[in-house]
Amino acid sequence: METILKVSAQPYEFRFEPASTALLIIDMQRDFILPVGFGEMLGNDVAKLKPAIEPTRRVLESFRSKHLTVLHTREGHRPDMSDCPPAKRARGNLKIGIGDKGPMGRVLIRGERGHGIIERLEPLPSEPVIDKPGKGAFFATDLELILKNLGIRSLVVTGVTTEVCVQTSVREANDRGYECLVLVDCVASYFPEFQRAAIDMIKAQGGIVGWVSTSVELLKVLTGV
Ligand code: TIU
Repeated sequence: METILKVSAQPYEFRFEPASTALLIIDMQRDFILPVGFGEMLGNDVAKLKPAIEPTRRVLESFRSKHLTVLHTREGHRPDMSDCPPAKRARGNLKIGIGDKGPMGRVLIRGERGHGIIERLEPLPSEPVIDKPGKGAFFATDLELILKNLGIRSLVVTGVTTEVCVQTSVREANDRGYECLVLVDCVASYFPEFQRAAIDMIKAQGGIVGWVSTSVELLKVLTGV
């Protein structure tokens, strides 16, 4: 029998069936979260992303304990950089930028330390990791195929940064017919005002892009599963 769970959310209650829902953790990579990575090279204070780690860990543990689907994404490029648009590489006029050698290896390059997901949220071998060359998780990836094969219709979305890769991915998912619940305490931005604005944009106009709630509200309903 189908189990439908109801989470208190904005703009209104989010309903989902656990079996057809995936946790999508966006880009919790050292390059964005730790000092001396790409995020800091862009001039950002990476400490602003830290508060999202522990709430995300709690949601991840809950999904794992209930054998629900967990997917991770990583932004980055092939070592030969054939999938990195020259315009993306040039952006920001950085002294050390994408593909260059930094303290955590080549910046945003697959297989390098900085490109990896932080230990606290390290994927299990059974959890698909989607490598994406862009900000959106659907652009030039096999995410849609994987979701279709798993019978996923709803996404619980967490990760960084809220107004860049999270928002782009949620918009892409919404256009493809997925219902997305973004957990406010599990997403983070280098800019508090962008965090607020991105969250407001998602839930405005009757949930034009998706729903917004917190890890606490979601865990309340998942506990009963
Ligand atoms: N710079 C910034 O806010 N974000 C990114 O470049 N990528 C992601 O959000 N993952």
